[in-house]
Amino acid sequence: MISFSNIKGFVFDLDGVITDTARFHTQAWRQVARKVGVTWTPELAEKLKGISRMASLDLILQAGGKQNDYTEAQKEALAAEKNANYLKLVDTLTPADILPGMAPFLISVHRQGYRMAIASASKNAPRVLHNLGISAYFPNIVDPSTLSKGKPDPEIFLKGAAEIGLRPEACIGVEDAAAGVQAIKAAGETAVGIGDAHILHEADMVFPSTKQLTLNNIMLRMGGRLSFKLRPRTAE
Ligand code: B16
Ligand code: MG
Repeated sequence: MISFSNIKGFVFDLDGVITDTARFHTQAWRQVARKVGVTWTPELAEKLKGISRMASLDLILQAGGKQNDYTEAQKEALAAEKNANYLKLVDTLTPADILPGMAPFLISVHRQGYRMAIASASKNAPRVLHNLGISAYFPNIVDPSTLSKGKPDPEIFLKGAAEIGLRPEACIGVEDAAAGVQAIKAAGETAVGIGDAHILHEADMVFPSTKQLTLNNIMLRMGGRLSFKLRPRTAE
């Protein structure tokens, strides 16, 4: 593993890392699944994490053996319906919906001068960040509509590093999805997984939740030493 002292920036996934919008995606997709007669399972929900909107719809239709039953126009309409459902839920988000420990982590990352970018498959990332009140931390957001391939392809994390002018080796990617962790590793970045260590077994380190996500804990897992003194997290 690369040494912690070589790390200059963080590339964050959004959904499931900064806030729990996965529950909203699930709720919104479930309505669509019900409409098209596909049985919803927790395994299906897990597979959709980090996957683009249209690819998610394809996976849902495939799960019910209905991949050939809809025209492109009908699929566009289903995806638009899901997005409208999803946005209603997203607009209920407030700063209180930032995942536990994540606000102090973002503050400390920013204060210590690390560069920060967002690598989310979501076209709604700017709206989510705005509702959470943390847009100011993220002038650098990869635009998913510019991607030719989604996660687990490394493209989004390579673009995230490029957005902040860093080589991938100097970046830590933070992800909650297996596809996202694979993308980080394929990009040559250090992967921090948030969630189940079995599902995220390809990550360089996994924390069960964002509560354990601190610069100190990452540094310890990388076997390094902090090159600065951590300021108290309660200072702001
Ligand atoms: P949208 P992430 C992903 O975000 C979600 O995990 C995934 O479930 C969703 O389908 C995708 O964004 C696209 O979102 O429909 O809003 O464009 O985890 O990469 O931040
Ligand atoms: Mg995610």
